[in-house]
Amino acid sequence: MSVDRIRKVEDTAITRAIIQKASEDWIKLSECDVVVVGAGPAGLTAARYLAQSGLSTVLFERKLAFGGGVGGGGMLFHKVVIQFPADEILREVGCRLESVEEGTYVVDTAELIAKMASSAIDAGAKIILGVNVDDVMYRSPPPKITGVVVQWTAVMMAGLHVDPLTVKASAVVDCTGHDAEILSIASRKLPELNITIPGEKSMWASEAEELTVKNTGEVCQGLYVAGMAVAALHQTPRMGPIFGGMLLSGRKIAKLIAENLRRK
Ligand code: 48F
Repeated sequence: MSVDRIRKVEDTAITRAIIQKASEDWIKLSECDVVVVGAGPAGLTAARYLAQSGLSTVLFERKLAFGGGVGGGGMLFHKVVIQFPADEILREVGCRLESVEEGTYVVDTAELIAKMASSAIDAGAKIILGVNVDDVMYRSPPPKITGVVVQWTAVMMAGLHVDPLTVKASAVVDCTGHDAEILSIASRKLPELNITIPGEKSMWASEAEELTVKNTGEVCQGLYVAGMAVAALHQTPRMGPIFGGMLLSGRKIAKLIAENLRRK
């Protein structure tokens, strides 16, 4: 199409389209089944399987890009390692894997991020970038997490005093990585939950991968943990640039939440 045939769109029509459609989304997502916090490998995988199971799923990511710790690969080399059976998840989304030894593969970081994010969106998850989850909502007794408190990352970075908004959810998943930010907030502000975050141990990849998946689960009513945040909660080792555990943890939490919410 030649440039002079491009449609002329009024400046204010652009403004109206964005605000109207974004507002419609926010009104819908203000009450959803599941909020996933963090668009790293665990969060993207969880969002994909949650949405696939028919749950309305919103993923908030504070940065303007997804991928979390994947993009940095191993010391900025653009590959990460994936091991059986997590290769099954990447094959489902069309990632090309190169076998390096039995049951062990490498994948390009950009491909993993793009295809996992795309598959979560195609499954129906809504990913919102540039939003920071800075608190949880709760009700008691007995104490249960009923949603999250959100703010634009830009507002937080500017240090402005602006009151946040809330999103109600039947389940909140902490996929915030090493700092387990949502669990840390809950442990500090809601001592009745008896959550302590001792932090992860030093490197031991194979042990770390197994324990991360094993300990993935519900922390208290309405609050779940997946990915590296599991290691911070259970004080298990770190693993470096091998990502099978993150994907399997995301898939496991999605299955558990779908079962729990179906039972209600
Ligand atoms: O850190 P991250 O990739 O967590 P993950 O999915 O995977 C861990 C691995 O990347 C790696 C590892 C395993 O091999 O050692 O570290 O468990 O992704 C976490 C995402 O959460 C976002 C953050 O920007 C990142 O993209 N995030 C963290 N806190 C918040 C948040 C918050 N409060 N609100 C919104 N997003």
